[in-house]
Amino acid sequence: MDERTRAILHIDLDAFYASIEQRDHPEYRGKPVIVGGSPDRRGVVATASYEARKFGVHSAMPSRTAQRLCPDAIFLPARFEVYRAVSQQIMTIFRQQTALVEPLSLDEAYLDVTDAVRTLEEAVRLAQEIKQQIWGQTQLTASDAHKPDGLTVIPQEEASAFLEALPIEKFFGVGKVTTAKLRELGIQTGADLKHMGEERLRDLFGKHGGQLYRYACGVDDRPVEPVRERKSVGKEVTLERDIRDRSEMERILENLALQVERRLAELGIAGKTLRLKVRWSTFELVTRASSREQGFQLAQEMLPILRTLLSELVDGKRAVRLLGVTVSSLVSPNEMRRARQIVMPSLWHDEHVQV
Ligand code: DCP
Ligand code: MG
Repeated sequence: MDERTRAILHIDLDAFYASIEQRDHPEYRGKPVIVGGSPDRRGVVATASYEARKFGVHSAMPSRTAQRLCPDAIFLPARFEVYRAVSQQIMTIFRQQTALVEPLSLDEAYLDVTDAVRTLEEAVRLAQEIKQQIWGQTQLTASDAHKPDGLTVIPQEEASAFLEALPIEKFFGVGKVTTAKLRELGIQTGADLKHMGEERLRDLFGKHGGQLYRYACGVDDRPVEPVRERKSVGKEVTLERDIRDRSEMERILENLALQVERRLAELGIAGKTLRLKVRWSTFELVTRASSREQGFQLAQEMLPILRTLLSELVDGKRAVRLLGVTVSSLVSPNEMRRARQIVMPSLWHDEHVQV
């Protein structure tokens, strides 16, 4: 490889939560397994095994819909502690190969292996070796473009063809909103993006449009960045239209709090500070925070506080364009459990005892 060529592996485990459940419960192997919320409690699908995906079941779908599509599916609650432990195992395998590991989620990472290989063939051998180690240590399979258990090699000279055929939603930073907008314009693939041209994409999406054009052309100089320490977990949403109605805001906050809860559960952490973020229709930004020793982990713990914080800000006159919920001053579950043991009894038995 010439000096400026980088070799980057992208590794993503197949049907992560569901594969772990099938690994740990042999009786579920070969069967449609859905991990997530229960269908009769308005839950959503976290992921589905490939057997269940054949029926059209996918992540983020209401569990009730999933059950209708696949009545024989086995529904299981998530066991985040197990998934986190497996995640640590695979990240350790990656870090043995290179220090340049950038995790994107529990089951997915970029590895810059440029310094570990001399040729493309060696990069492929290294990728196979890593897959074998994952299999050996966890009995799970990994891949990305050809799921499940694939290994896709994109040499530089084939990058153009690969990107031209790639569906737009697979490009980095293209979420639901951008996908919908592009589809409306008849844009489906990288080739369509290229034809559209940089100027047009910039007009439509600003800076992000220019970036998208460069990605479609195979120009992407972003380094693989080993993770920085996480300081907070938050979710926010810019509303489709500005709102004044407080109960509507509360419904949105509930949804955000549930997403924060999910992320905290995945990471196995809690935080002592809860922050509400509001951007008025004038673009002015205000935040209000509240802290407590026993921490915040569940949406139901966050909601009463969020409602109070909201009532301090909202007066029914000014309209809101963005709402956000963030948990910070992160603490480990152990630390939090200790704090809870001390504080909880005081909550239940005597409101006045404070630690
Ligand atoms: N996840 C979730 N909710 C989502 C998406 C994902 O809870 N909306 C969880 C469950 C997944 C895990 O994150 O198992 C990893 O996400 P992936 O997108 O990598 O999905 P899978 O690994 O399940 O499937 P794939 O084989 O497509 O990678
Ligand atoms: Mg995956």
